[in-house]
Amino acid sequence: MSKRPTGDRHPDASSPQASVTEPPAACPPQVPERLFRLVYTIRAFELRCIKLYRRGLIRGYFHPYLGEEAIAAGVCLALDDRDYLVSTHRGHGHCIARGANLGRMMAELLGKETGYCGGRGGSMHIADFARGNLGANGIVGGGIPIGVGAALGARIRGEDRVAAIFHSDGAANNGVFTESLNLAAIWDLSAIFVLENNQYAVTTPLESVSRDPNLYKRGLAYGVESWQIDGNDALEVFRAGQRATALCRHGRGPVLIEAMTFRQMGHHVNDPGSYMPAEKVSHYRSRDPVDLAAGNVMRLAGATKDYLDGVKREVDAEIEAAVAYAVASASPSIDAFIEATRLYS
Ligand SMILES: Cc1ncc(C[n+]2csc(CCOP(=O)(O)OP(=O)(O)O)c2C)c(N)n1
Ligand SMILES: [Mg+2]
Repeated sequence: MSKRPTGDRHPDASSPQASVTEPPAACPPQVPERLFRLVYTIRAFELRCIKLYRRGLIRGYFHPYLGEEAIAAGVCLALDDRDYLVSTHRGHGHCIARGANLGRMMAELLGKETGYCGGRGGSMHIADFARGNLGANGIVGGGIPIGVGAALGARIRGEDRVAAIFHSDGAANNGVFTESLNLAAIWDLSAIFVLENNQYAVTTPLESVSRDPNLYKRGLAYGVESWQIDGNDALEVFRAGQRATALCRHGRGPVLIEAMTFRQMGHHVNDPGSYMPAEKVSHYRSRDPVDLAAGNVMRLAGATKDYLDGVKREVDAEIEAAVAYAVASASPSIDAFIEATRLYS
């Protein structure tokens, strides 16, 4: 089979190349249903967290994934249980889509002992090794070599495991991105580079730091199968994820997926994002991932609005249970803190 990479672009883009999305293949109704539930869970979880943040119950940095939920949902649904994932500083959606326990996530965000890191890590350090989630990362691009290492480890051990490496447009301008991509390419690793292109790095628009903002082309330059897709449509992301995992499992990895998206808030929860052009914000709001996922489940699974409202009620109840668990959990003890500081003295 030829290894020559293709360069599919999102159909909104001006390129004549075909979209990565296969022609409407048979799609079992469970797929859009599960995608809707995941996308809505990520959305509702973060909106609830933001309320807790405003009340002072969550402290420190919190980078919302609002508007980008479809990427995590689509990619993670295409993975198997045995696969790996590495996340970013904007990682709540990745953890949730990978099946993290909402109570333990919420407890971590509230700094409680029952959290994923015993309340010591917070938003940017949630990891869940039991589900192959090797962790969020406060260092932009820091997860990329960890993901490549996981894929290399799987190769050395003879295990059929794919590593989904979530990273950002800002990370793509960091040297570690190209070094890691090149290593993954020369070793044909089963790695899926999921480039979440939300078109900003903090307040810096991508166009001002990348002469060619079509970042998927960087993968082509390294001989890597690379596509640009609509990151707001969970179904399109899922299909790209399926195709990418299939290629990896046939020894044709790595794959780079550039998922086009946009933040619905500023860089972090206290950034009003007033520098983002209003027309772009409203364009992407009109392509809201939750609405698109709802549309898919109605169109492909014949779901009604009542059904969707029922799913939302179930998810909302799960999130309230997670909040109650986190609030009732104990904070780390002063003794544990003193013990930890002793390790470094
Ligand atoms: C190596 C490194 N440099 C700088 C920072 C500070 N910083 C935090 S987020 C960020 C930019 C993030 O933009 P992007 O990588 O596009 O991710 P996004 O926030 O858009 O998801 C920067 C520069 C950092 N955390 N790590
Ligand atoms: Mg960005």
